[in-house]
Amino acid sequence: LYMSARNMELNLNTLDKSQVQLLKEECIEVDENDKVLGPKSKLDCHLIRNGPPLHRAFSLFLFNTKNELLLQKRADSKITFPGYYTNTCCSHPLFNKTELNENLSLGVRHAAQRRTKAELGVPFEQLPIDDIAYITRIHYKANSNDQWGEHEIDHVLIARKDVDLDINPNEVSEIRYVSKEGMTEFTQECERTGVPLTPWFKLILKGHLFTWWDNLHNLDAVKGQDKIIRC
Ligand code: DMA
Ligand code: MN
Repeated sequence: LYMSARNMELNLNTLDKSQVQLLKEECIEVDENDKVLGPKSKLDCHLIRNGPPLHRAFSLFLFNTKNELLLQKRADSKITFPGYYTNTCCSHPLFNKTELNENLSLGVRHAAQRRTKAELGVPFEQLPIDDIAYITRIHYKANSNDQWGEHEIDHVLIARKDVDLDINPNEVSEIRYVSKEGMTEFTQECERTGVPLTPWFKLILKGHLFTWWDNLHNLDAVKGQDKIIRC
């Protein structure tokens, strides 16, 4: 991996090799209104000393047909927020024609399908694009440690499907289905055992998740149109 002189003091050798490879991915830098500015590497997008630059992301919330939400614990090999519990799948749409497509949010929906396969082993045919609904966008910023952080316009997506899982241990160390009624007990258990929740998941949990949960059969009622929620 080529590193500019400015990045030399970053010691990538101590990090997980597969995760370091993924730092070459081309993310999508955006402005405050989610307008595309251009490609930017995953590495550059997540360095606190760069800003971090605002980029486009997605957060998928996948429910089964019993209306339980699939949660994942991020693997210890993740560079940002290792060992944190979070929603089903998060990542970034890449700077290519398919994933840049803003028509009907097709780009982020394709990215969600790609990463749900990569992280959790969900076969493409079990999570078709048409079953992934766009809900809203959230602008937030959060540090993971003193070097790495997030600064994203996060496109929130919801799907309700029963799927087969084959988890990738480089991405995910544990999974759990949690019911709406079980969520409070789950967060209390995390607190008791010292397992942190990701900042974006905490924001969504506090502000929106239960309303969405009550409207899984009527998601049009909770769609946020064009507004970007600022956190
Ligand atoms: C980035 O997620 C997206 C959000 C909403 C934080 P991530 O760090 O899990 O991305 P990736 O799986 O591509 O490393
Ligand atoms: Mn990011």
